[in-house]
Amino acid sequence: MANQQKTVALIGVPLEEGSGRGGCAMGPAAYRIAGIGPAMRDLGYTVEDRGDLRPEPATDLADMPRAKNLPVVGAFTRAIEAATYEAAASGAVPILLGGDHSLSMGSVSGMARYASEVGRPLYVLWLDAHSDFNAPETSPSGNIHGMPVAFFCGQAEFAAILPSERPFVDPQHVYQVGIRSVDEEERRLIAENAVNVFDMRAIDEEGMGSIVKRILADVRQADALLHVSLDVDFLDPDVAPGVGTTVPGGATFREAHLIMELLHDSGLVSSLDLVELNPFLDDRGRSARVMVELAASLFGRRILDRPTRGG
Ligand code: 6HN
Ligand code: MN
Ligand code: MN
Ligand code: MN
Repeated sequence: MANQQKTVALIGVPLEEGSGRGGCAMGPAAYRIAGIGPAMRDLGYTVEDRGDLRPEPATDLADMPRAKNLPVVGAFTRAIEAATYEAAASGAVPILLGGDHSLSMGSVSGMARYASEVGRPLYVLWLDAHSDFNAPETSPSGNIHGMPVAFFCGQAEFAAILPSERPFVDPQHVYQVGIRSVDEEERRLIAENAVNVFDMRAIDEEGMGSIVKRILADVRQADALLHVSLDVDFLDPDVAPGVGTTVPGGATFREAHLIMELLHDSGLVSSLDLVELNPFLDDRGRSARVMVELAASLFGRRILDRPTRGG
């Protein structure tokens, strides 16, 4: 990534209707205040800030009781899919500034379209406490942010948000790391679909570095594009409290940085989601700043170049 493509496209997604609570819509503003643009510019990238997407709710999508706010989330999905595809096709690396995790229905679908056009598979690295593989029928909450992986793998039945003949991601090309909260039915779905899940036990036993190197070897072997989706709750709540779905026992600051540095060294990353930041729940901007630091590491900032951290 960093070596071949020198432009990043920031795409703001003020979407919170997939999460069942307010706050994530303030995420894009918080990332800009925390300095995502200057951080990328300091690393030598041309930064195109494409502003925030603000689609009108889709009038052709009926409400579904088991998938809340579908007209809003569906309209965003379409706008995000198009914006992500166009950014990638223009030669930029899209960075989605979320926004709740339902935004990945659009970003990953847009990257899947781009990947199929250039004749390469798309692999997904899902850094999250949750598998987000519910279907409307299995979801305990009805919140669409728990369903995006099932959606872009073609496993969740939604009214026609995107064309059903679009390219899907093979669930066996999805690698989930940091997992520690999976719903009963969801457990069955990820097993049936053979999603690659590395839970916290795997990380504790094998080590983050070893796991990520194995994943990257698979991606390289397949000559694939790699989309990275980083949910704030991947991190331990002590590191990043600004999220509505905290789960104890998450990734440490060091583990998270190690992943980002390995991803940068690999040169394989084509696109990035930063999702689930809820500035309303944050502690004086701490989580927003950590997410920007992690993004900077993914784009090449080295540990010794890190700015001194204040409280
Ligand atoms: N996220 N599995 C729960 C649900 O409601 O489906 C939680 C989903 C959390 C989603 O954190 O992006
Ligand atoms: Mn998530
Ligand atoms: Mn999560
Ligand atoms: Mn395969």
